[in-house]
Amino acid sequence: MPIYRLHHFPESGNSYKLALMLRLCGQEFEAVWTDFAAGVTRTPEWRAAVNEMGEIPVLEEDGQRLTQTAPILLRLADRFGLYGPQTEEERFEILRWLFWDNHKLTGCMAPWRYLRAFVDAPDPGDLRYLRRRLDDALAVLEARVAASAFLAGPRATVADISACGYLVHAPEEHGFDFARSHPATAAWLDRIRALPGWRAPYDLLPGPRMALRDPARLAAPPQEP
Ligand SMILES: N[C@@H](CCC(=O)N[C@@H](CS)C(=O)NCC(=O)O)C(=O)O
Repeated sequence: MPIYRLHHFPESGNSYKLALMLRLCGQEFEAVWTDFAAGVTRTPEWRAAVNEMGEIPVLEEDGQRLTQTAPILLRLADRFGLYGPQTEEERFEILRWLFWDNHKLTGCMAPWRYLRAFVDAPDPGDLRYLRRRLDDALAVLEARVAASAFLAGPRATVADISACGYLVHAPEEHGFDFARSHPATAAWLDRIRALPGWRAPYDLLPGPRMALRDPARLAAPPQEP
């Protein structure tokens, strides 16, 4: 059995993608908390020692440091024979949604949620820009999972594990009540939550948490700015 160490911080949906996949594959991992809020990943020392790209998560597999969740998810799927492609067509479809998620869905939801929930005075222009793009990405997702049980077809794959990474958090963080605004997405998230072994993000990612900012603002419907 490989030995895994996951460099993470609890709020990181990208870290959750890997933690969830390891969990669904029945793999234990040592969680290595990283002080992201203090800027550790921006230091030259951390980049030289852990990840030249300056990003969390980093997964160590038997001492080898791996980065970028999409290829790591595919590698784990291959290693454990779970949630990966079974045909060439399926492989293409999974890759298509993984790239889309990294670029459009996670690419907008991660900074949106971070600025909205964990930063004291985010720039309203930044929020406006991200929200517009996020709404578009969520509409694409909604249409897809209304027509298909999972992103790449009738069974769950790493594309779903990737795309759910920033959507399963509480509404206080991302600001959406999906059951009301995106019902097919809510039903798809429930199908993911029903996978054997599923756990919520903060159950898998231990360590000191960032404070949620300005609860009054966060309680308001997500129409800002
Ligand atoms: N495409 C990367 C994204 C990783 C990523 O953006 N991680 C965030 C934390 S969850 C980060 O380290 N951001 C630092 C930055 O953008 O400067 C992946 O899938 O691993």
